Amino acid sequence: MDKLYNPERDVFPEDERTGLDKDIIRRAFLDHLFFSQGKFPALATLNDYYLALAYTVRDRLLHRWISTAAAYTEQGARTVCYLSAEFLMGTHLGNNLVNLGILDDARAAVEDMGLDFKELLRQEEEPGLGNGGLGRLAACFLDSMATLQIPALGYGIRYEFGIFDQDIVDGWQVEKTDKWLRFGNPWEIQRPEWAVEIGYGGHTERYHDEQGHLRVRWVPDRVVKAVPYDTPILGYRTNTANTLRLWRAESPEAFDLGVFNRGDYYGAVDRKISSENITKVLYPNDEPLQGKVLRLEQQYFLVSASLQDMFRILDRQHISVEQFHEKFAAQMNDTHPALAVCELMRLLVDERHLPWERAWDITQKTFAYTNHTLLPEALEQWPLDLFSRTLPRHLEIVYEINDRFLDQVRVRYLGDPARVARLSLINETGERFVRMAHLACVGSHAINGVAALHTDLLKQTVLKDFHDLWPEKFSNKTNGVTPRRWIFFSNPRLTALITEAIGPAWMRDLERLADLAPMAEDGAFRERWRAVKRANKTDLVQFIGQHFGERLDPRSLFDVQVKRIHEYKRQHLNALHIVATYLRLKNDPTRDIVPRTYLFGGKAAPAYHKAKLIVKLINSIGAVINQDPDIRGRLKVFFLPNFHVSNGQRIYPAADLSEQISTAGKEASGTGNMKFTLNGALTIGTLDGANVEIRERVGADNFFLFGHTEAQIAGLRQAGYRPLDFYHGNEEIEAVIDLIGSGYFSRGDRKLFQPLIDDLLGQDPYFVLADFAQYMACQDQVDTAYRDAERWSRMAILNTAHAGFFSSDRSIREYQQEIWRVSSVPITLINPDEVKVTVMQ
Ligand code: 26V
Repeated sequence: MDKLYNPERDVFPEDERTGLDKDIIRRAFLDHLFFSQGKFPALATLNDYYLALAYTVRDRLLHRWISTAAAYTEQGARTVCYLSAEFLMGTHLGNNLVNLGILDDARAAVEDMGLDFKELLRQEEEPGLGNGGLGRLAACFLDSMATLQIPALGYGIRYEFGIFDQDIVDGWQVEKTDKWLRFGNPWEIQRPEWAVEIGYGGHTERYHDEQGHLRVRWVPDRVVKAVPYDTPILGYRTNTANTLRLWRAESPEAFDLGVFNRGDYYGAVDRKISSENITKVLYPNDEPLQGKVLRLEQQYFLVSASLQDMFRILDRQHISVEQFHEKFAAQMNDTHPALAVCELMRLLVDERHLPWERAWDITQKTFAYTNHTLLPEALEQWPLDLFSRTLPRHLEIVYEINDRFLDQVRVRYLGDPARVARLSLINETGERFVRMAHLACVGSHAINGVAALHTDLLKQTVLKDFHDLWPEKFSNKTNGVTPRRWIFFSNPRLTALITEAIGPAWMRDLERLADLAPMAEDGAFRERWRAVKRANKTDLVQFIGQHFGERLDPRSLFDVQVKRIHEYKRQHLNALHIVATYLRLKNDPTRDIVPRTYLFGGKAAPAYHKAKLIVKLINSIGAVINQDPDIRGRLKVFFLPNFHVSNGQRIYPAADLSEQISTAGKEASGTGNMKFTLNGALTIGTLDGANVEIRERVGADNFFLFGHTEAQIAGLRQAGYRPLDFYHGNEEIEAVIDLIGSGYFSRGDRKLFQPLIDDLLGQDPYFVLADFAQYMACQDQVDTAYRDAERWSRMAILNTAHAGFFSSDRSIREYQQEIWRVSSVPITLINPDEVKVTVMQ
């Protein structure tokens, strides 16, 4: 067959193997069903068809992937290594079809054969290898790096069990294990030939090498094998396919050999299982870790495997270790991979025999660190004894780094021992700990926060001493989200409407959404805008009806709070508003209110009892209100179980109101807030995280602002905040809290919610009562605005129009230019017919 090369898209559309033409896709699909899965249609399940389509798409990805790998290798391209303990990818099939530009053709090919395309997509298990925002950000960043044609590798952990599945039983959260690999994973390729060994424990020895130099050797007492599994990450309408490389722990072969010598077969099997435990399960990242040794082992596993892999790439491309930092820019996603700083030092000094100073220079030039939280209790520290037992050589390296660092500090701040103690990598205020954020700061040339306010507060609070020392290292990189998944794929109706109105340019440059702003004044356009939202709401209502048997009214205002359950995010403030509104209706049953559906979704860390009690509270309020005949369907509360990426894709497009109500100064950025805004929901929110920037861009008139500012909160705290004053000062809040305390929502059980009430009336650490009155008043303004459909649509259109800034493409461009200094590399597709076969030595 003649190859019709299409330079416009740089593809071979008619290529019989990986072409994008509909008929070719159909043939490839059947070929896979027959020859990859060995299934005949009469025996094929929906999952078989899903797999056939997945393999068909994967072939097209692999064509781009080998073309990309060839170009990077040939050019020795500078590469970003994004080190992250979490990648919350969501399902791959639909996203890959969007990025290949064949969503419609693939749908048509499948439907021509009489199959239900949506149902095939639903077969895919979501890899839940992350907790929430931090892991999802890493996934959006991979999409943007590939789209911007930036050579990049994502390095992470292939957890066998991702984030737990959440069931709601009698209103309580119940956790179930997430067996995402149950039916196999067509998107990954195992690369056993690139496995590396990871050491743990043991001791260190000093020796003299042939040249008489004093050297250190680490003799671990345990070795685990790390095996990489690669997933191609395709850019939007580009030929760039980067790699997500996830490591899985296995026992090394040496274990199996030892069995014969020692005759200890069952002991060997035990040890094998124990090695494999390292990548067994994802831990919550929002729960204090009480010295969990397995978590430290996981972190080291990720870091050591990834750095060894980077050395393998360096060696293969014949680049000197002295150029490590020229070849690689490594970004640490929070402190989970901060051990990379001492591991790179160990590899350079102990294994590659570089002098300390040279190695330190390379290390600092290689790493950059992103901080994702201001909560002081969230800053990771490892108890010294646990650290030294697990990583004895690394502790020596931490000490050496610290000694040299503190020498500098002492010279700089003569006679300020308090500052020296504050900056130290070792916390010696009580039990001794290694401070991971300090290790990350010292080992990096760049440190960033994830929203403007967050970065400012970082500089003033948790990292103040580092900012005093090295102000030039600090910068802000406001988060973003990928429009491919969060608009094009999840909201096709809105995508079509926008494209019809302003043309397709916005799809490659999201700031062009601004062209939509004048349309806010066009009545006919507003009507179509509302029709899109209505249709999206109806889809969600259908989905919830089908899966949970709950009937929601698409005409009501959809008021949505979906995110991890946490006291600082204040889902309970939202709950108080529900109860207050309920009381207003009970006291005045004919009162004219805007019918609302309160939608919640989110998981609580399994050991976070208060968060789990908040879940129970919401469900209990719902159970009463949803049944109350006085309410007559005007209020409805629904907690969607098991919130994850896929049902997020259904929720954001259907939301009217986005709840972003964290205590000011607590939410580093938020990214759900951006997904809502881009999908035309209005925000009710505090001046926290990226809300501040969202409001600046969409305009104060188009944003429902309430609550104390961070400075005001600090003021309240200083003055000795007394929540009881707010309780007694506001009849409505008193009635609300008393009703909850009376057992009204807990079948007369007055004790059930008492811990929450005690908290609110005692310390109220998240200033719920202080913000309650303003929140109520602001919700009234929401009602007023919603009653005026034209006004609401105008506001919604302007929200979308001015949210282009929150594309992760913009975030990544900033990282690229200001931190990584890496060039984009356009990729030309290899023509498989022109490849010469060679064997790698
Ligand atoms: C950690 C901990 C640990 C102990 C106690 C409570 C607690 C609470 C929160 C955390 C945060 C862990 C890091 C994290 O997930 N940060 C999130 O990162 C997102 C992406 O930058 C950002 O949008 C969220 O605002 C931020 O919470």
